Amino acid sequence: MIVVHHLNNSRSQRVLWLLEELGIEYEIKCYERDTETMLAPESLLNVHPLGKSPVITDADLTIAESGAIIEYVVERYGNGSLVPAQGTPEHLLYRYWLHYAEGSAMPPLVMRLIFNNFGIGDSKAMDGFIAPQIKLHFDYIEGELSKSTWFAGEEFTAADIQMSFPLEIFAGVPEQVENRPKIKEFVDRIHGRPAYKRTLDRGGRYDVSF
Ligand SMILES: N[C@@H](CCC(=O)N[C@@H](CS)C(=O)NCC(=O)O)C(=O)O
Repeated sequence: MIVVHHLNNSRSQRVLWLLEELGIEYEIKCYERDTETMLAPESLLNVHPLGKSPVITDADLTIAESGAIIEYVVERYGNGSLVPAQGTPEHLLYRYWLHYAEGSAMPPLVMRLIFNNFGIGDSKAMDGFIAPQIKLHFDYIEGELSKSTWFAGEEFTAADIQMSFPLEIFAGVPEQVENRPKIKEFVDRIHGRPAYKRTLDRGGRYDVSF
């Protein structure tokens, strides 16, 4: 059975949600962030050398990195669910957003988090690079979400689950979505999904509005 090594308020929420959407049985092993540093506890290093979450174990396999976990789960257990058919334009979009979430959307958000946490929010880097990059990416996402209901077309896919984390962080600052209704609608829509609600019941409190 899949064991999800789940860190509070983290990307592992997406993995729990994916498993709930697919109706797959799983176990959760919970880890708590250090309240000062926000780092994961050292015990996660026993699961994977980077000590980050998400990481799953499935029999003798250990798999880290959200995108790789999502691909593994849908391929191994999904029976075709949550993935557009191969060779379709939707599948290309699916793959694009699956990579874009961590490869492009998250870096400026993480940079802002680090700059703010270290009290260097007014720096040249923040005003000259980080803030404009966040605007660029989220204006782009807003535009893409005006073209279709979900990221890869009219059907909900695992790419929407992967994109949820950057969008939830972004929408956690209400002023940022005042003029970006599509992002707000997306976040409201995913929060209304029964599987998402079950994830909160099982995974515990989830707050990524930083
Ligand atoms: N790109 C990786 C990022 C993994 C990551 O940085 N996870 C964060 C939680 S959202 C973490 O474990 N932070 C605690 C730490 O670095 O100690 C993924 O998507 O899995």
